[in-house]
Amino acid sequence: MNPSPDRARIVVVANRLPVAQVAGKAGKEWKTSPGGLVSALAPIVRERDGSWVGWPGTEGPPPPSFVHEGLFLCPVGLCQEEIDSFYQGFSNSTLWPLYHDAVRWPEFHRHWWKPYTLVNERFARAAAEVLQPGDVAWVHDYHLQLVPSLLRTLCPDTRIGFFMHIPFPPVELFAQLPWRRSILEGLLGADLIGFQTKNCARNFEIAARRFSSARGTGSLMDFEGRRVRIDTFPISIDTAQISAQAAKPETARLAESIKQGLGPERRLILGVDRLDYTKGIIHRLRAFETLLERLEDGAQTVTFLQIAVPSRELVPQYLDIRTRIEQQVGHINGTWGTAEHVPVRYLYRSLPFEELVAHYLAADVMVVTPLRDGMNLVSKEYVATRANGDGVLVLSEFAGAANELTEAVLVNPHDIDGTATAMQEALAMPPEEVHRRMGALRRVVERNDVHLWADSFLGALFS
Ligand code: ADQ
Repeated sequence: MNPSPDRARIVVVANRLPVAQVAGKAGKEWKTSPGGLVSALAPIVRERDGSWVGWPGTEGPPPPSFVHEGLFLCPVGLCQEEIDSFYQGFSNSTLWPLYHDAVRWPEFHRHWWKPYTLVNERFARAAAEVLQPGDVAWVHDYHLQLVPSLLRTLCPDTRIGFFMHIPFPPVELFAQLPWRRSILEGLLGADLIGFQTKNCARNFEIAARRFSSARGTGSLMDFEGRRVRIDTFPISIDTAQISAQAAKPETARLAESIKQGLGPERRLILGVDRLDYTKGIIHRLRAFETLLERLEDGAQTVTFLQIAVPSRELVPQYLDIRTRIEQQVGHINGTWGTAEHVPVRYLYRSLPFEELVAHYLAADVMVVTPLRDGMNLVSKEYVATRANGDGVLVLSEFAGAANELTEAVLVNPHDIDGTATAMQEALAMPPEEVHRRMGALRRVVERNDVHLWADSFLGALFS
């Protein structure tokens, strides 16, 4: 019999370990990676004496398992050829664009499939080695969609959950994938498959009925004599941690100096994203330029700051989108800037948590306009910093977060004029409306934080 949900050991299986190697005083040392997922899962794994199976992020044979800050970590190694074919190839050049509405052409290469299956097998074997009777396996994301069924074969009695962090596409798109049946059967090895939104869960159910032998409607499917539950678990942030950081006097001081640096009386519109073609940064810049065309003194009164974290720099489409963003920024500043005023500021780097929060605090308007996004945590992080109830969130309808953050100014990011209008309305919004909307948004992120998300998923896995 399985132990109760709050007792079972949890083995997290994710593409990346929750740590990365950095240069320290005594050579290379492990450092916990930032982010909501790690801060939500690490305490659960630690308290329950569990383990985390993942790739350390560098090429070569894996180091032996080790304990870091009370977490038992089991590294899985990838060679350079597998980084190219499994990670940059099948995961990030086939699945990523296909699952994001094919906003870039997904590449289908037969020679990427085999490494995807081999690496998934390696992760499943590594997890099976640490799983003990009564443990629970929680597998994460599109890199590891075959792991649930592989684990089911290796450890038939283990309870297996899978959570998909990115969208699951409509069946018309998913149908293009030559390996669609294997992927679906891989996922159906789980007892519970969680998605960010109801639409994604529905897309999966339709695809599973069409291309596998799974049957059933709603949230329960029958597959190979087992019950598989399909459900929705919108991920969130560590709201208390971000709010606490925003409330520190030093954060307020830093936010003030960011505003002062822009020039007196200027309003700040902020974008913060991993640099990815799904995030709609080019569309956003075009909308900002349209706003400048409309405002008489726009270039003197508004600054748009785009902060982009370098990401997947070796995948050609990412290099291409980076170049296009830089050209677009140069074009707008060349056209609208003066010796005194730079309308667009652009940072291509990751910011320390304290600085990121200070930027959220400094922003009058936050624009989060992905063309498609599983959830989008940036939108929730912005809201968590706005204790004064001010600030306006402009949010794409195509972010999973739009299902919950309904009091944001919702936009279709493909509609450049519409997005420019939303920015304009956000800048001119009466304070009562700003506070009413932000109050409603804050209630959402206070109610549903990442800890509730993890508890809901694990609760469902045991029910
Ligand atoms: P991402 O595509 O990475 O996540 P998102 O949810 O917005 O997108 O998370 C990005 C994270 O990176 C945020 O926590 C943010 O604070 C951080 N970040 C962004 N810019 C930064 C900067 N310049 N410096 C430092 N940190 C920065 C994937 C899916 C999403 C889903 C999440 C979680 O694509 O849809 O919401 O997983 O499931």
